[in-house]
Amino acid sequence: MTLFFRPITNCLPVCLMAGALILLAGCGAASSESSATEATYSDEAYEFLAIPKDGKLSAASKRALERHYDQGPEWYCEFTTHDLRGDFAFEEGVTRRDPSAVITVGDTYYVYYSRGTGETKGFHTGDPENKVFPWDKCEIWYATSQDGWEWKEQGLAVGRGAPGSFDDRSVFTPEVLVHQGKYILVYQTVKAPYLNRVKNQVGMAIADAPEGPFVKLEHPILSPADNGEWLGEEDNRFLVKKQGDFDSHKVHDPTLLFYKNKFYLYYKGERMGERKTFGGREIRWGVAIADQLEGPYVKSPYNPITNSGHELCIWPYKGGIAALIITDGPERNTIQWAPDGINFEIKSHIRWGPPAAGLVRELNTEESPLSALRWGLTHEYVSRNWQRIKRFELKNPVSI
Ligand code: AAL
Repeated sequence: MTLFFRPITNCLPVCLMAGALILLAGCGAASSESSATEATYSDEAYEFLAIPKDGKLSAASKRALERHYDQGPEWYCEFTTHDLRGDFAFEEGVTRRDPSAVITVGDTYYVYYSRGTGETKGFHTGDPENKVFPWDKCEIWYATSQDGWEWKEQGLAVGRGAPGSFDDRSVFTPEVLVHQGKYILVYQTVKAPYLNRVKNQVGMAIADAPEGPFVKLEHPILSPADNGEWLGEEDNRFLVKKQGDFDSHKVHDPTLLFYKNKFYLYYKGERMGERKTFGGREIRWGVAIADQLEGPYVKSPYNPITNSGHELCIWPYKGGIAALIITDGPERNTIQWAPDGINFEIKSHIRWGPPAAGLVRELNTEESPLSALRWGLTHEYVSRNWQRIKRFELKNPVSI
């Protein structure tokens, strides 16, 4: 302050202006503070939340008011799961998992999924050929159905690449987009050897028909961020000098939507040196956007766009994107909606959601917030080795 009142004449106007600015800034801060503490909520909100209007506010009541827990149940739901018939009945010795969305062509449903055989042995067995995860050494296969219950496995859609290529070890966890008569698969890829510290990528293959042939793009369309640093040489994904971005280790569960005249590639990021947080595993989603189908896919500066979740499950709704966020993080088991596809807000807290849900893209997503979830496919661990595809349905839908 002394500085402002020093009797140096040529400094006076500047000092006065600066002082005025500080005062103004001070007033601004005070007024925004008071508006924050004086936030008002409607009588209906108090009534809905059973909070006495003139009583004391517990921490829980404050949260309920601030976070608008007086929202209705339009986004709340529960699910049931059901066994499937035909080739999707459980088969010991074969893993079928991570189903894509279900698309409808004529009167036939199509789904793409990871398919693998052979037992999972884990890492560090001494034989680099051993399968480390159920999704290791997989291929992408497809199946068809007339009624969504009885499925016929049709065969390979996308196989592993030639030795030395970025997808030579496993291709898995596909998602499908139908756009302008093209059938587009995006999927995870791993290059051998499959180590704990391996960084996966995302590949794309395009066909003119749902049965293929799918032609792969030569290069991956998405890779992990390159700004983490491992600590030491041990194959341990938790030892890092620096964690790097939310997706410095893995880019998983790619899901491609044509949105706002661009291609939005949503994905799950995993981070080098993953930590446990108060919400469990440190898992978040991001999005990369391209003007052209083949890319380049540019990661959004807003990434990460969720602070929770696992496999991607998203659908368009009212000009925005809705998301089923389950399994990991402080906001797991919520359904969220982003009016711009980027800024997600919690719309409901649910008990449980189907893992790796593949939505039925022909369903009318605009009918109600959850009509996109009327039914779809999910997967189930029958054992560590064998997973199968099942069907989920909305139970007692309150809003459709
Ligand atoms: C999943 C997905 C990805 C992971 C693995 C197979 O359900 O998040 O696909 O890599 O588990």
